[in-house]
Amino acid sequence: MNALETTLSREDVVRLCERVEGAQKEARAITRLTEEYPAMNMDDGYAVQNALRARFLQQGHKLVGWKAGLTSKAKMQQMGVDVPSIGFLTDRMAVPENGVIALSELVHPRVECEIAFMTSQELSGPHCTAEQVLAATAYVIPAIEIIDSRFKKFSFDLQSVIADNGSSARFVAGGRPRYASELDLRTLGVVMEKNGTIVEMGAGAAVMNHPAEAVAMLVNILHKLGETLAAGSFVMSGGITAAVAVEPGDSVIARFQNMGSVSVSFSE
Ligand code: 0L1
Ligand code: MG
Repeated sequence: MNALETTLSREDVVRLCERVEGAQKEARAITRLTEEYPAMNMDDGYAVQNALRARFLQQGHKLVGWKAGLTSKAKMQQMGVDVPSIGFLTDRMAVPENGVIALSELVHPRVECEIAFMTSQELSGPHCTAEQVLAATAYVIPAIEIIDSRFKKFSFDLQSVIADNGSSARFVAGGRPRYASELDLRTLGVVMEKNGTIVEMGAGAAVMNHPAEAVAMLVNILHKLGETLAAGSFVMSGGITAAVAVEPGDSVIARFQNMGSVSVSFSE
């Protein structure tokens, strides 16, 4: 394992973890963490995220998988960053297909269409490849991620986003699970409709040229955190298009070529 190269003290990590936890649970916007800790680096962000994961697991949340974020050029440009990130997913973030999400529980909700992988074998870094990911994948399935940056006016940086668990908030899986070997995930088309109007479209290659590359990247970051990707993990490979803001009354459907569709709607 490569240990994280952090600058924050253990006490500061705990303080920031509590700040992020409060913002997430109370749907409250906070200032980006680098305002108070300008020297904070990405490893510090992961130290805070690790502390948040440990805290949630202690509270009884179950780890169900991971997400790769900021994996497409559209997302990177939209957020002004140039490096992907990862975050963890728990059972409390899962929403059933066609479910309704109360926006009073979120700060800046936006939706993304993603190809999710369900793994059947453990994967470990530091040199995990897309080929290994595909060999360890039971199936792929359409997903919508609802991200929620907890930072005031979206004023954030990569360190703060990583500490905020990559803006993870909710996710919905649906449509038809498919064997990855039966699809070309690079050319697979996705269309996002909001209230019946097409708002975004793209193809799988937008995610690091192949969504399995994003999962391999995630496994290699996990290695740095001293973790492996367990068999039976649900992994979201990253938004194929830019993220779309939602308001109460909106409904979103993501249509995936040869994989069916997944939908979700939003209330006050
Ligand atoms: O899922 C992601 O691409 C992570 C996005 C993190 C920044 C944001 O809140 O948009
Ligand atoms: Mg995402």
